[in-house]
Amino acid sequence: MATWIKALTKTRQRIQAVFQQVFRSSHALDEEAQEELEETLLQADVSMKRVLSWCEALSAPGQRADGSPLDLVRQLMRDSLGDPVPFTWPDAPRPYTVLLVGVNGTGKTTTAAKLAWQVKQAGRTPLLAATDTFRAAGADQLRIWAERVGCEVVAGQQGADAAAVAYDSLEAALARGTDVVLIDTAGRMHTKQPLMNELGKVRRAITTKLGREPDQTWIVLDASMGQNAITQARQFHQIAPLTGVIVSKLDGSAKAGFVFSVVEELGVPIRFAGLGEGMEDLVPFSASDFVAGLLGESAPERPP
Ligand SMILES: Nc1nc2c(ncn2[C@@H]2O[C@H](COP(=O)(O)OP(=O)(O)O)[C@@H](O)[C@H]2O)c(=O)[nH]1
Ligand SMILES: [Mg+2]
Repeated sequence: MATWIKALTKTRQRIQAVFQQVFRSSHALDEEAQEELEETLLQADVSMKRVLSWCEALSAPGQRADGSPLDLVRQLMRDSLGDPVPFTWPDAPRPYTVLLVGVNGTGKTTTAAKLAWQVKQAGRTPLLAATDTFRAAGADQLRIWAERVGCEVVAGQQGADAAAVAYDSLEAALARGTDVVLIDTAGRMHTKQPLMNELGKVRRAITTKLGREPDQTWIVLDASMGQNAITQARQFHQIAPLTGVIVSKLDGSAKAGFVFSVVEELGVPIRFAGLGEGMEDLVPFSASDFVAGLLGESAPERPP
């Protein structure tokens, strides 16, 4: 199974050498060290705003009185990520409905399947809804996953109305007493208005059928996009108000520093992280594991 430390290798490699050098001593950072630190963090796609605020904190006299600069960086990094309560699948309302959105290829379909597997692990029944009706392969891909996971799937024909498929999936879930419906959507460019409008239609179909909005709308952000992912998410936020973020492909990304911008820029928690392609490689997002992975430390002990 994938681990944080392994998944974050590429981003860590960008920062580790400089971090080791800069933080070797427990003394204050001189100007040169600070510049080097700034540059390195920017290369890992930490936002300018964050980098400047961290460096300011590091250079403030008195700030380091009770710890080393590295301790302070670790703390600043964790604080930037917020401390979300781990997500658990609620019993009600039923079917608990999760809409997955994002641009093409970010990992929505794979993530829908991974979530279905998690729902099963939690002892509940998932149903996958394939509303990616643009490509014939869209539904097939989810059917294959559903078989692997061992769950039901509702899919439309190629060219079918995505909103109608979403509606049908909820009808099926209501009839069968399904606990959680995971609605996979077609990838769409955040700049293409007709496709974004279609997403609005899918949302309205859900609201019509359930009498409430989707319980969660999670955007899947590809970690290799770095800061661009934040721009995408802002556009989606306007059409389908987001309630959470899933960061996919953290393994393989050298730009994982953008993750520090998610909570501040979007105001929603990061729920899960994709650390690999397998069904088990989606894990609840953990600020301390993420930071430990970036700094090359083993994950801190957690209470059982
Ligand atoms: N390494 C890695 N690959 C992933 C992850 N999530 C998705 N993928 C891969 O990304 C590709 C696109 O995924 P897909 O789910 O089809 O994206 P979609 O277009 O958003 O539905 C596939 O090859 C997936 O196996 C992840 O967390 N890690
Ligand atoms: Mg897909």
